[in-house]
Amino acid sequence: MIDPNDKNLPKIDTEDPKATEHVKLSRRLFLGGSAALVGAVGTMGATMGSALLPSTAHASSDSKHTVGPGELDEYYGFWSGGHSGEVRILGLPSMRELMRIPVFNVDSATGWGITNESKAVLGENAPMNGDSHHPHMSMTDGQYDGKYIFINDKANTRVARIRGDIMKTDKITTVPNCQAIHGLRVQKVPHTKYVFANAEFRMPHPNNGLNMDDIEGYYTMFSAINAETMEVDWQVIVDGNLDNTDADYTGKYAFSTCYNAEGAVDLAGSMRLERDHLVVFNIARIEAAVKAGKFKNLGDSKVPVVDGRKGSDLTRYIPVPKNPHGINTAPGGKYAVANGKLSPTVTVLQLDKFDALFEDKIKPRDAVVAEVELGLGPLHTAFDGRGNAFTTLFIDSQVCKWDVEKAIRAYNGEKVDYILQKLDVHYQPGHNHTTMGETRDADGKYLVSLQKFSKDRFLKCGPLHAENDQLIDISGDEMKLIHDGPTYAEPHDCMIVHRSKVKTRKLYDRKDPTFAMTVEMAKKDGVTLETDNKIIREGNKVRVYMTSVAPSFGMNEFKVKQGDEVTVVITNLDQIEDVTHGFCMVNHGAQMEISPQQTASVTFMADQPGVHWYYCNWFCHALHMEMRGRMLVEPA
Ligand code: K7E
Ligand code: RUQ
Ligand code: CUA
Ligand code: CA
Repeated sequence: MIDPNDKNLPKIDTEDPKATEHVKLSRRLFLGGSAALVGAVGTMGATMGSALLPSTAHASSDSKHTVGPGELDEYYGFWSGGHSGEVRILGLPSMRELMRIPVFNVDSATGWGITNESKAVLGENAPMNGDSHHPHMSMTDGQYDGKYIFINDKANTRVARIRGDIMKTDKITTVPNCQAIHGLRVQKVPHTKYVFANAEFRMPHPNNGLNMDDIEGYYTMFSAINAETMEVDWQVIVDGNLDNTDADYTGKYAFSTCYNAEGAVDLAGSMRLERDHLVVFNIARIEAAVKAGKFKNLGDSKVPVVDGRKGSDLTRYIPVPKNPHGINTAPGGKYAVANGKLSPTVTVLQLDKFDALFEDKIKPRDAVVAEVELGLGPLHTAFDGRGNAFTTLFIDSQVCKWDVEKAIRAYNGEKVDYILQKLDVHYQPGHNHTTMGETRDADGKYLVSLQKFSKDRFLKCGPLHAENDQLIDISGDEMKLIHDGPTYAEPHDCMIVHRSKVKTRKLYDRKDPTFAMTVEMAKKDGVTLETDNKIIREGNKVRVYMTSVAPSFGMNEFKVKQGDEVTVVITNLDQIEDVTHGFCMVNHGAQMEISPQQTASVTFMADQPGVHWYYCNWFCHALHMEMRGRMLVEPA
């Protein structure tokens, strides 16, 4: 039997220099051992139909990407969990799933959505579903700072913040005055003061049930959420709708794609125009307008709302073809790329032209320096930091690698081939992401392509299929597919961070704000959480305070009365990394995680007289099964 309290047990520590050296060594040994693969260059037309054929493309098995047992990955990947509502952490290049972070969902293992502390974050009567698309880490001077990860909830118009030190959600904000937060990015420079959030769907204002048909009067808005307070600092009304967003590397501008410049409410209507637009937000001008009181409030919301529709000096509208989707700023900060979706082109914008654009010295289209034809269904573009771009082609089921500067030269009439390679992916890619690619530190090692369909790539598990997240080596001249990774609904996007940027705690700090409310409650009850095992009764509300040390709870038994509302508060006194306990009250819908030095609480009704067992449900000790106790509910 393994006793986790045994101090001689080996510990895995990301800060362990030996582990780092081990990983480095194994990489070095295998470098140069791989023959260049001939890429499938220029093969177009892998349509949805032909993608149904048995798959022939196999990953190149190149051991330099192997992360052996006990070895640590070089990168953290933060994956959106789509309409599962969660965020997942993967290790790269192994693509091993390391952790799940419940955000907009209920999670039985950790008690997210069940414990009082998580309910306080979710808010009263919070919906229990979510649709998370875009995880992005906070930055300082265009580099990841490890502090927070933000994610949108399209389903319930929310934005959540995850703390980088404990990897738990600590704030959730419902964005007022709009519906369906989709695109989300952070301000990169000078630091993440704002989280930018696009509301996708246009709606009537006021939305009081009296107007459905006057769609001219519909509008939507762009929101700036303060990264520290998580309050919405301001909103900007726009023309058209809002899809994805990104920010520049000066801190002056953010910009969002719009696929529905038509303002239509049906499919055909939103495809009518050959060009929709990119709307550019001038952050300083918006802040000044808010400061000068040039805003209104909508409904009961206190958020300042400014008008950025056409003609406003707060925004500019740059026409781009057609129903654009992704917008991606290149790591150098010189260019951003809008991905055409219904047009086979991507539009390259030169960001240093935006000053002149806002001073009306140039026309909106003058900020466009290339419109590059890549293939069918361009959705998102990633960068390697060496001047190359990688665009997903949804309809072609390919990733297209192209040279940005050459593309601009070609657009200016030079005879130069800007497409470097097309690699088949399986099948129908949406987002893609390179290692550190949305920061100044883009290192061009790996590209992850997130496919919406896996079809024949994995064993079948019924009508619902996994998606397929593929890992591609981009360190050489040719892209090489090295791994297929099945994922559950539905990673729209991910973000890849070098492990040096992430510093997590081994134990909770007893002053951690995530359970400060529970500490406060104990203080009022005269309970010292770290030592006391006590019951406090206040009318029919009973608070059961207990400690836990592997393998026992501080209380073997306690008594309450039928009809009591019972709150069990547990403080895990273990100081050893990885010794997490659980608490589950059988037949009461109550369970939770209590990690070392954490306090957690859960409330339930004691409505069934009798003896009810509780037990620890995170395996903690050789005597984990024995870590249990009894609650007696005396009949009323
Ligand atoms: Cu970023 Cu799927 Cu929400 Cu593109 S979205 S694919
Ligand atoms: S017991 S260590 Cu839950 Cu069957 Cu397994
Ligand atoms: Cu404590 Cu299992
Ligand atoms: Ca359109």
